[in-house]
Amino acid sequence: MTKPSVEVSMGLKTFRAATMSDCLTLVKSELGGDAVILHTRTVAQRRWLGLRRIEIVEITAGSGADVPVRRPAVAKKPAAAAYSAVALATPPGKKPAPGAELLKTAAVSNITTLALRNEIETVKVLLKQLSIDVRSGSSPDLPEDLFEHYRKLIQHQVADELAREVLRKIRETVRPEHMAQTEFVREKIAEQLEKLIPVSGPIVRTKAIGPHIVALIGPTGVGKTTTIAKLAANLKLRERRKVGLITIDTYRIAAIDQLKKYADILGSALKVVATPDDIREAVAAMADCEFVLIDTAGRSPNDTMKLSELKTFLAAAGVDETHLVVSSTSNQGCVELAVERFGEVKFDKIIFTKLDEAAQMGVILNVVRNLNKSISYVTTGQDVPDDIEVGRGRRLAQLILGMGI
Ligand SMILES: Nc1nc2c(ncn2[C@@H]2O[C@H](COP(=O)(O)OP(=O)(O)OP(=O)(O)O)[C@@H](O)[C@H]2O)c(=O)[nH]1
Ligand SMILES: [Mg+2]
Repeated sequence: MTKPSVEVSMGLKTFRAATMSDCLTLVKSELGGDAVILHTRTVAQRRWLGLRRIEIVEITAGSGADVPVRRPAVAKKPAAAAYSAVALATPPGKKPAPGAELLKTAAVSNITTLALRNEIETVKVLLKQLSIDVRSGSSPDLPEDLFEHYRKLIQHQVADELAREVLRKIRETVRPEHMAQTEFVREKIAEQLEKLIPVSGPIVRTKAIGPHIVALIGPTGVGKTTTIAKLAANLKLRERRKVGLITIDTYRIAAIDQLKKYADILGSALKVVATPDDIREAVAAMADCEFVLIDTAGRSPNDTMKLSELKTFLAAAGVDETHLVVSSTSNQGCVELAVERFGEVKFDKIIFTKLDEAAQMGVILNVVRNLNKSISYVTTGQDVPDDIEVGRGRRLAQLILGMGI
């Protein structure tokens, strides 16, 4: 348990306790009802030889009369907000302290809301911690140096058995005297993870005659059209290839416009098709292209475009390879559902988008491990054509280990 404590500095007091309400009680008992809270935050503390982290609540406050009025800070993110200058409720019949009334008018002045929000944040953090603890509950038999790496992997949502498997390999291959060298061990872990990530390399045209036809399929909004634009732009501008574009995205004018804009910039032909016959004709008309990229809709407004229909379109086009596009910001269940649903259409490779926004990259590893398909590309932002990379195992492994984007 965290013992409540008080620290005094420059006329202000910093209170620490296990919960927000304990901390507030402490503030009230020390400074009375006119106390002005300048800052609250949760602080991580290490326990049990550094193996466990616990969160405690910290409040910096002063007595209402002494505290200079500060304008409430504009919170960047509610979760990380520092709630500034919030006056504690003045007991009835007592004159409010100078500044306290003013501060109470601000939207942040409701101490109950503040306390609740902080409690919720604290609970969230504790729950997250708890889930990590539970997942590592049947605690792996790991030396302390490796346990931190294990926790990192679990934190990044790497499946427990995968994390254990990787660290087992590390124990076998890294000499005990090197085990404490965090950077070195992390590189070794990246090496192991890399082996678990199958990658396909970029799209390559193997035939001498006719276009290499590539289709992108996947759930709505994952970035299919943007990725097509990036691929087309790179093939065209960097590799000087002749590229044709086809879209089966017929229901939304905006969606066609989106691709048309890129086709115009690139000077590529764009065909919008509505039937399997159309797509056959469109491909035939692009016989002089080296690559034809086919964009598809995530779903139609009425959901009339069944996956089996999509399959018929792609068969009519004679696609050489189909890539399933999924967002790395989705949780594992969503990605697995997409893999299952689009499995009906049959796809050869997988593209993970939005790595720049992903919180837990371990999902990428878990999915490809179960899928037996390789990663062709990953995308790392909204910018066409730059934010796309050919999938590389080591790079993905480093991202999974939280080593920057
Ligand atoms: N942050 C980030 N955003 C991306 C990335 N790729 C695409 N987006 C954004 O995701 C949004 C949806 O992208 P689209 O390309 O329209 O997605 P889609 O899969 O074609 O969507 P539907 O056609 O509606 O199924 C857009 O705002 C894109 O700019 C990426 O790698 N990172
Ligand atoms: Mg689209």
